Amino acid sequence: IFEYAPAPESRDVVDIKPSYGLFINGEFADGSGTPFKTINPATEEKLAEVATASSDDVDRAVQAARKAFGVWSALPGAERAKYLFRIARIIQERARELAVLESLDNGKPIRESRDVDVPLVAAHFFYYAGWADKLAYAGLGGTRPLGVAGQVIPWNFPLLMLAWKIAPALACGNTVVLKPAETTPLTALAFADICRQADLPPGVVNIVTGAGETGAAVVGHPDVNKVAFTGSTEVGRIIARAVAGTDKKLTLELGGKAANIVFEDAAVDQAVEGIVNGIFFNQGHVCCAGSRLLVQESVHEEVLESLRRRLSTLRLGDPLDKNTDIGAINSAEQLAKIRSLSDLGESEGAQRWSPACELPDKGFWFPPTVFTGVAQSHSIARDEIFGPVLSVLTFRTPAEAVEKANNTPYGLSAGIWTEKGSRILWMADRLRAGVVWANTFNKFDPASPFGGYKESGYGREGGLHGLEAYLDV
Ligand code: TXE
Repeated sequence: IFEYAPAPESRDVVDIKPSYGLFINGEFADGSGTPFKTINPATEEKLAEVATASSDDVDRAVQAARKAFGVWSALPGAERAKYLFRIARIIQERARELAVLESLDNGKPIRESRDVDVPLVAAHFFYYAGWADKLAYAGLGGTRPLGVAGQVIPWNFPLLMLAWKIAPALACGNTVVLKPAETTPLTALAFADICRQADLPPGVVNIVTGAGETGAAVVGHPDVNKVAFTGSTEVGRIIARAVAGTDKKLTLELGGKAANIVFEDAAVDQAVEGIVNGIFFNQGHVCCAGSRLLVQESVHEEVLESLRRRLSTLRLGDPLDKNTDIGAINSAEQLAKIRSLSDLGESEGAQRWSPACELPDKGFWFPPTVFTGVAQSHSIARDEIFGPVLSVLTFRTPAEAVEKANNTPYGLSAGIWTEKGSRILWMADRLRAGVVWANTFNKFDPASPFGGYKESGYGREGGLHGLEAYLDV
């Protein structure tokens, strides 16, 4: 199921229309708000105009989902599975188009959208299709779906976040109104077309585009029974307040400031690959990015030297070039945020380093950046930068590594690099993070639950636990 089409670096495989509507009750429809444009962040060229859903449009979408819920939830699980399998297969068939579209709208390297995002999207639909008729075997017999799920997602993995939200919701018998991020709506609209191609009953999936107000209308709609959000901790708090005092169920997947912890006995070359993947994958636009490197003092110099050498080989540029390692920053706003937090790091006294690399004239770009001499009190050690910026700290003992790794309001992920199995278990037990990787980083699997502790949110997506979020026992 992880097969993909070869080398889709040509833009010709996508047919982007000048304008897009909302997807409500199985049809594309105009929105009543002012349309917005979505651009290619690597060139700043306009890709398309996209409709803005007003609260009336959101209401139509929720009513369509409510009506479809009766039909969809009454289907035997095996019937729902058929649709999900069909969707998964169409995603595979249209993999080239989806990968190119994702890279154009988001700025991520085609190698990532082709080899990671799109295969994982298909895998999620296959995985949850498999559960749709087996809920009883998962200890979930006697459960029922919640109703209409209102889902709001971010721009860093547009199609993958959609899959994480929609696949389990549908498998359990819920219907969906989903709002993609305003800078990356195109693959969600392509997914709407896939739902039509799969003959999914009208209203089971509805896609409403727009900015934060549209998201707020989805979250606040009285006929929405379940809210699922991935995005900033700030907006997560607003949503938690909006849902408080209602009977809606809520799951939140928010920010992170993960520690990637390298012990002196680690295989250095392998660890360096993991550090690079941990923070420079997807330009660091990853909630579980390994944005703090904690390295044992005795190997600090060796690891940094090797890291600098490796970073000097990374290729930054055209996201559609299959040799590109680092693509464009998703938006001017995000670039401004990365710049200002990096400048702050420098003014607070940390040393900044980037490999020699030329940035294209047009578009939004930021070079891979490493800060050394970082103290825990520095903002670059505390705030989520959400860009290709690594802060390096040191430690002497495992206990000190745990203390520093946990010294953050977030708790989404962590990485450990050591040859000692007993140390991995000792550390994993003490790290307050929803996922702990050992001798690898940023590995995802639909069967593995994902989610955070503390201010990284609550609830889990993926695996069996991902089903619980969409069922009442
Ligand atoms: O996120 P927002 P932004 C972090 C990251 C980044 C920062 C800001 O640090 O720099 O957040 O990014 C919708 N009610 N993450 O501004 O605003 C919005 O339209 C309902 C981490 O892009 O949280 C979009 O669809 N919805 C993160 C979605 O929320 C609202 C991924 C996320 O946007 C809303 C993204 C409202 N009041 C950013 N306001 C992660 N955990 O992966 C906005 N939205």
